[in-house]
Amino acid sequence: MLNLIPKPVSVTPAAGHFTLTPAAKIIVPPGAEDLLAIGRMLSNWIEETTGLAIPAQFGDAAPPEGNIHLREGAADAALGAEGYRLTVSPRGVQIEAPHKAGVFYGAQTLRQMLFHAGGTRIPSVKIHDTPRFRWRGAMLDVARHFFGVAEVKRYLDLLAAYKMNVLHLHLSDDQGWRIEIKSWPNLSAHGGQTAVGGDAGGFYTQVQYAELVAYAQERQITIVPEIDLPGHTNAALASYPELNCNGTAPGLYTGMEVGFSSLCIQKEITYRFVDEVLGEIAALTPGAYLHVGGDEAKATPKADYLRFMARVAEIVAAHGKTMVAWEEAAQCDLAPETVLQYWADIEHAKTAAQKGHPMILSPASRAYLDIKYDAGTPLGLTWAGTVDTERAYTWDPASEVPGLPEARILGVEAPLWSETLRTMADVEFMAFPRLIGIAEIGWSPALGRDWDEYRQRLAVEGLRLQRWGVNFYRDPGVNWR
Ligand code: TNX
Repeated sequence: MLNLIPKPVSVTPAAGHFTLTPAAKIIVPPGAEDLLAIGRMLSNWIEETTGLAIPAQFGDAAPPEGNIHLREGAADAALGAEGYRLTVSPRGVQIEAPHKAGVFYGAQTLRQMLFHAGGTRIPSVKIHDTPRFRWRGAMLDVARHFFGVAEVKRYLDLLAAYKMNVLHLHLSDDQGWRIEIKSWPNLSAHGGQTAVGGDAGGFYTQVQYAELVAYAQERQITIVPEIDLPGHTNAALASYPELNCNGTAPGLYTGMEVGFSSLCIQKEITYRFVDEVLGEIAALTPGAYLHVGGDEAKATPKADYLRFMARVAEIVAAHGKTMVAWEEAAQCDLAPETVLQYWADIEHAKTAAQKGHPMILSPASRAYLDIKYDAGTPLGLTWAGTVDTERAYTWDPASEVPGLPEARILGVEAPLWSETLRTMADVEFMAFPRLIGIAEIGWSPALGRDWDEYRQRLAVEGLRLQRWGVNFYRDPGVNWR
């Protein structure tokens, strides 16, 4: 009825309606700066949706009628770090949560309700809501093609609208190095110039990167930076001859092959490089996680790979961060708290589960946004088959990896690799609407999730994508309005 995605844990309709008037205010407790910032975002969303300019301001807890109240620390602690309670009655709207992230999500829910109500009148309701998983992520490959600050901000806004809380940025690969490293300046100056197909490269200065981190934080999103090691490193090898075993830098690479490059495992300078790069990135990262790749190291002998990853793990720990790596790293002897990300090889995933690692689930045949919807999709790849909107929605994290208990599933992530994607319009076409389904899998209870019901909500949600100008794929499995 309210057409909410992700679907809340509990929605209880009540009598009557609330009508927003031009006199309404968004009120937060005196001194609650963080809530005021959320209130200002909500104010912008309301103006976008209804045309009414409703100011956010500090004010009294005793509610005068007709206002929207945001409160932190008020609601049932069982709602957890991200849950909220939203109460709409004829007298006003209350969003309460134990923590500010919950207030933000409650505000997103109200924004979505107002949009689908098509005006200023919304039905009375009580919503209790809290996410199933702590990691509700998307990954953007800015290495194969580069996407600038404004484009990443747009992606962050879209993720936040669906209550996703992680953006994993794939910052380096064979085709490009995308973040300024002050102690190794050629990485971006030289290695950042290229992209797949000879397209323009680019990189984030540290100031720009910090701006993205802050923008994400305001939207309750953690940016998880990835420096892919020891393979996927041609851009770095091309920038510094001393990183190569033979001392000679290869040329820059603009093709689409994987698995041909490797850092030189025997050289000590390799570890100084890793330490200094990860040190600078750790300093830019308020979040707990550093992703070090570890995938498709086909040009690194296995024994070298194991030795290398063990040293990388020490370096990440020395910088005070928790290591994340792709599933291949399950072969290594790593601290049990190391997070492993499943993408294709179920044997590696089972090993990771046996070893007790927390896991992020990104099965390519369900969650990869760069895989074509069907054979006719003009963009994307087909190595994992095809994944239409239904297929991306109709799976459950708890039944993906034998031997992995739900308690050790950190959550889900939808990677978007950009070999074939040159513009933000391309990114949006592949991400939407599939990403919205992944967001619901990450947030909503498994019980009651059903494609036939979901696709009705998605059809209506398409109106909001349209309003935002998102270049989404009109999947024929959905009856778009
Ligand atoms: C596999 S997924 C890769 C990437 C490619 C992707 C294309 C993973 C860890 N590695 O290097 O871009 O397939 O779908």
